[in-house]
Amino acid sequence: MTPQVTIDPADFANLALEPQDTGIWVVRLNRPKKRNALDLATIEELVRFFSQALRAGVAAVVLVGEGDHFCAGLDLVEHHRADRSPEEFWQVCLRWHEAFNKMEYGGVPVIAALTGAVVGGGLELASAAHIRVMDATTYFALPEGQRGLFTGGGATIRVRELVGKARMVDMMLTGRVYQGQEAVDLGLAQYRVEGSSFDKAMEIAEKAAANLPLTNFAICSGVSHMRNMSALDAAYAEACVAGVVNTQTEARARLEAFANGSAARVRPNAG
Ligand code: 1HE
Repeated sequence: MTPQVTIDPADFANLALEPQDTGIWVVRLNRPKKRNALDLATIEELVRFFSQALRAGVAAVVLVGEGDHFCAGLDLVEHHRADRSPEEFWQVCLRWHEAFNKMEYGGVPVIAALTGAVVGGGLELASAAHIRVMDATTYFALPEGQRGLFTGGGATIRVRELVGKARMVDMMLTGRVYQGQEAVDLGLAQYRVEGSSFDKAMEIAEKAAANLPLTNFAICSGVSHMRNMSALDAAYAEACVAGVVNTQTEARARLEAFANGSAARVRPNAG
């Protein structure tokens, strides 16, 4: 698909955007001195980038935080100083949802490379990515309870889906921290590496970017939409999406390669 819009990294300040030759874009939260806390300006930049990514031809995104911590969640200092009214914070939350929904439903694979704190709204952000990779420093928590707050960026939907209601309520009530293999076992991350989560996320993004864009679009929007439907409606929608994706002209060469025996076969992992 020919790109319909152009994204200029120079138009962004709180996000450092680094397009690669492969079509993968590195999106870097760039407020390390504030542990990449999400102020409203950052949320607006996320909305802008993820609203345009598909139409700009972005093949995949690696989302990473500059510095030691992925993201400290809501900018508590901005929130404190703004002394917002209920109506104002309601609107703030709707902008968070706009950003994170654009990520989850936007049709471009988003791989989060996690380090250090992935907490509060930072976990809400990470949970909107399609794949999360953690390293040895990564830890997850929902400190809202201790701060006198409640989640407002979709945790009741996405974090609950990852860890289940009981664990999420425990995390909020007690500030419980998950890290290491336990975090993977619970589903907070799909990959854990001893080395660089960024390198692993790039490797995953390259694999995803090698798929056909329409196929990735369906995977990175369809599965999310279908989980919101009744089973009957999801099956109908799945058939409809497969009707479009599985008959795309661009897939014919791949099917031909399978039919003539030249395509790679699916084999178990070595060892
Ligand atoms: C911040 C924030 C922030 C750091 N908002 N400024 N999230 C939280 O409750 C997590 C709050 N943050 C922390 O627990 C820690 O800062 C960290 C574990 C993330 C990092 O610790 P550390 O020791 O490396 O850094 P620090 O010394 O605590 O903070 C360094 C600076 O970052 C300092 O600013 P400075 O100007 O005094 O140097 C901190 O104020 C600043 N900073 N975190 C603003 N979150 C839509 S609703 C979502 C609801 C939530 O997300 S609630 C959970 C909020």
